[in-house]
Amino acid sequence: MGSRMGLIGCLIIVVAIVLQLSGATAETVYTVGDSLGWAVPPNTSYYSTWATTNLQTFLLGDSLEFNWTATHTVAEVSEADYNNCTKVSSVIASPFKFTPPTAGSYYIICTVDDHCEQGQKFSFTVNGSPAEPPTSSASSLSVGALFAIMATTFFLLSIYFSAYL
Ligand SMILES: [Cu+2]
Repeated sequence: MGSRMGLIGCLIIVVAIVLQLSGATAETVYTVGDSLGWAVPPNTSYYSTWATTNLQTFLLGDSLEFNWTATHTVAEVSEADYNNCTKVSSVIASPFKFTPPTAGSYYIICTVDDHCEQGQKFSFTVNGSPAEPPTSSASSLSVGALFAIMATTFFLLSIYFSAYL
């Protein structure tokens, strides 16, 4: 009876620790283009629409993953080079994971042939800093901490009572 309560207490602590860790490491990896991957899109607004739909809450620490099979490149360029589809030096090997180093606006293009002109390009904004976590993750952390304290108390009480039962 007592050892079973101790085991339950242990399990609760493990669950609480897992909850805390999952709250602390909330970086998101976005797969560019979803199932299409990084390719010449079916229409010129495909990637800009994808970015508008999927990258609204892109936070510092989040990443983009580019996957492609045919010949493509990934180049992070200036706004002017983005608008002009300038052929700058670029990453040529897939897959490529890009983690923006600072908050701000980013411009991504493919530099192969006329792919950029065909819409293989998008821009997005990296929001905030990791020092300012969103309210939801902050509250889940404090809930996790409270849960851990309760579980520890339960665990110690169960050890205390198991000595007398
Ligand atoms: Cu391309």
